[in-house]
Amino acid sequence: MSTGTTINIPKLEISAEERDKNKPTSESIDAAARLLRETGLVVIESVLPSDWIEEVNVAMQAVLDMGEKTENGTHPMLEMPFMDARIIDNPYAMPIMKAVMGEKIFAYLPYGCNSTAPGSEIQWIHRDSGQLFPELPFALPVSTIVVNIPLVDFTVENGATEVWPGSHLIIDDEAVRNTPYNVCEEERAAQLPSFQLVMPAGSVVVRDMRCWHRAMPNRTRTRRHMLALVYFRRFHHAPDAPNIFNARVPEEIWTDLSEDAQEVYRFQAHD
Ligand SMILES: O=C(O)CCC(=O)C(=O)O
Repeated sequence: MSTGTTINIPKLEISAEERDKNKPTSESIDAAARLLRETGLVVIESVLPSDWIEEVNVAMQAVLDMGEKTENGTHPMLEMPFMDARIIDNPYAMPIMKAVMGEKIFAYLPYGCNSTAPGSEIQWIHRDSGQLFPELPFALPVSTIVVNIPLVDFTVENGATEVWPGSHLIIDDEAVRNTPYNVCEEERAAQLPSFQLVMPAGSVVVRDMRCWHRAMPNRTRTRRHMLALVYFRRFHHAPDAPNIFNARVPEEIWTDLSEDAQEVYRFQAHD
């Protein structure tokens, strides 16, 4: 019987056939899109093979150990295993994101990794993206999404990310809007439901970047890595059209423009 308090992790349950084929049905995509719109995130558990995820975890550790050093000029995260289609073209995340942000989504490479070391502290509560029109008293549909892939099992002990479901729809006061990362006060967040994203390695999380979240303390002896790929809705299509923005403005004219004007015409070619 229900206790009347449910703070569930929003999960998309998929069939054995979908798992085998690595292809969600259109019903699953709709269900995931709905969870994402309503709660701000959706988790699809254990969709990537655990032995392969372990290899990616080892490779990730090697990259982090390397620090700023790169071998022969190529960024190591632009190589395998990081460029594997199961990560950068994930068959679950992609159709869900296209369902909510349209077919023309775009992203950049290399993507990132959220890593916490043993003994790490609790992070501040924040959003990675603010509202699209922060001055309006309501939230618009999602326009930036992060896809997270945990490379180890996420547990309470190793500091699974804490998330506030529904917080993507909260409108910040002006003072908060102007802080980097829209940091949220502890007292305010404490009055709202949250959960830690406890999930197996190789799960896929599709999260609206406006959701309040934070990394929790890692009390184990092992680093906790999570891949983070950011995707954007494409709003304006003009730069795709031939002949727009390509006419070159002579450099002497360009340099005479005010900084404000250069900002407005920043996509225009000039030489
Ligand atoms: O590492 C984590 O658990 C979350 C970190 C994160 O998402 C962030 O810093 O924006």
